[in-house]
Amino acid sequence: MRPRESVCMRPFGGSVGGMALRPPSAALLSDLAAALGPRGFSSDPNDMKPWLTDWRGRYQGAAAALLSPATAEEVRTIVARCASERVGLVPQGGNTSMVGGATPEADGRSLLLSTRRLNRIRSLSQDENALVAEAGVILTQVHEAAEQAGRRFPLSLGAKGSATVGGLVSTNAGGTQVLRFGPMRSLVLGIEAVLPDGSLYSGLSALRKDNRGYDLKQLLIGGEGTLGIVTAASLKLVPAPGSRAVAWVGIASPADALRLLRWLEGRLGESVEAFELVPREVLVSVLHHIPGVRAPLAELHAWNVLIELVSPGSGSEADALISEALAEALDSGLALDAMLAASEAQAQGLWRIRESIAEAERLEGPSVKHDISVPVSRLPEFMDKARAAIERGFPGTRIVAFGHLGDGNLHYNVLPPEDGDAAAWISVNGGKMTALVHDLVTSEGGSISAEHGIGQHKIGELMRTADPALLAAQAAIKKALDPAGIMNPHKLFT
Ligand code: FAD
Ligand code: 2HG
Ligand code: ZN
Repeated sequence: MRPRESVCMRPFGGSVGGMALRPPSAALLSDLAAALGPRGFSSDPNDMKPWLTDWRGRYQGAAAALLSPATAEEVRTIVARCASERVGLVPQGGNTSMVGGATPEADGRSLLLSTRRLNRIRSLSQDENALVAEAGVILTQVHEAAEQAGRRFPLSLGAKGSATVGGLVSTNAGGTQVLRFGPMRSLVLGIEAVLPDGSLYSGLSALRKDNRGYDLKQLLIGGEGTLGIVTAASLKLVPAPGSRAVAWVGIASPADALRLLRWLEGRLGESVEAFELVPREVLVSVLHHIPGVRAPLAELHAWNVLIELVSPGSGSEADALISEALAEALDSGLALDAMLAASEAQAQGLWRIRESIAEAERLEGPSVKHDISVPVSRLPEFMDKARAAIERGFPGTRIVAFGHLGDGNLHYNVLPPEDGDAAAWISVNGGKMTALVHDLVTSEGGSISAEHGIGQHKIGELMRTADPALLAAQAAIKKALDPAGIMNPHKLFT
């Protein structure tokens, strides 16, 4: 097998053919300031400060200027000038990346390109069941626009109040409804993007079938801003639900959770849209850190699942379907206790618990985060093996494993021992622990990045664990489309 070092990755992070990326010249900065106007250009450190750190506070970057174009044409102007002058560009949407993907390098040589002013919903067609949104539109705005038209955009996640269409596309975001509707790859019908040479790819038409060769759209989805800047996307809509039911169910183990999921699907089919695993320690952490949250059940069960069921039938049809199914699960002992939300407010309360987990964990302090997937059938066994290995190798740590069980995707995070300096502990042990978790994931045929991407956080682990043929093909694509390496330097590639 070819040694991974030999995969040609390094030339792209800041140099091609030995020529490094350059810092922006004074002439480039003043031309961009003139082209973008005062709302579109700032080099004031106070304006830039909030956007130079990632959501978790792990990376501190710097940038020569913050560019906020308001049209795709302005994005073209920026990219064309940066390509000709070999200046790096870091696209940023809501800055909620979990892997430092939108944080520029600390050397301050790149320009930060925020999509915040690309914020229009250009069109919504009920006949096409599609909506065209610019890159800076926030996910909740997409939800609201779809709802007003009697439709639904079926992707949601805890950062929905900040994450943008461009960021969601570029990370191939997943979230809590992938079980039924898939990640962004399944929901993006078309893309408009500025490619690294400054050309505009106008691929917005909402075609369900299109076999004209390689699919550029799918390369940009999950491309983490390394192949171009997405300026707008056509998003697939689905019918608004007739009714929905949300339940919190106590269970004995992850294996029982999987049994319950398959049993519910057998009875209720695709109407099971969300099936999220929440262990006791995670619930306790949310109750502790997030104001106004209440425990759904009288007992704090070792394991819990949040289930959402959607039915085309209106009124209380979804409630009726799930209560009948859960009653049987309780009778058979598969479920230990269950609470069905009796109102929209209660349903939102249950979702608030789930969507606040990342925030509660952030308030707990630094952790070693892993966003992993394994084949769903192997998830319970993986969890047993990983727990045993971590308890053996890293005594005193606390495992915080939660998430998208139905997709085989867990956030397998580990908190350092409580007594001592957490950051110091992680700097000594974090890498070893990550290698242990990722090796186990890889041996189970899984992925070290299920939904958050690689960014700058996981480059080393990607190179260590990925198939060399895949790495070589990815590097060749990057080199072909971005020979100067200007797009999001040092992300995905070193
Ligand atoms: P940013 O963080 O700004 O950028 C993310 C990446 O996309 C960067 O590499 C950036 O350079 C690139 N990018 C941004 N905009 C563009 C553009 N227009 N063109 C090209 N590249 C671009 N993720 C999930 O998948 N599932 C979850 O359940 C989930 N839950 C989360 C919960 C919380 C509380 C938080 C903080 C994050 C969560 N995330 C989740 C991660 C994150 O929200 C997603 O990755 C999201 O897609 C990022 O969107 P953003 O607009 O914030 O992108
Ligand atoms: C979630 O599912 C997000 O809540 C965040 O993907 C995961 O904080 C995490 O590790
Ligand atoms: Zn997640």
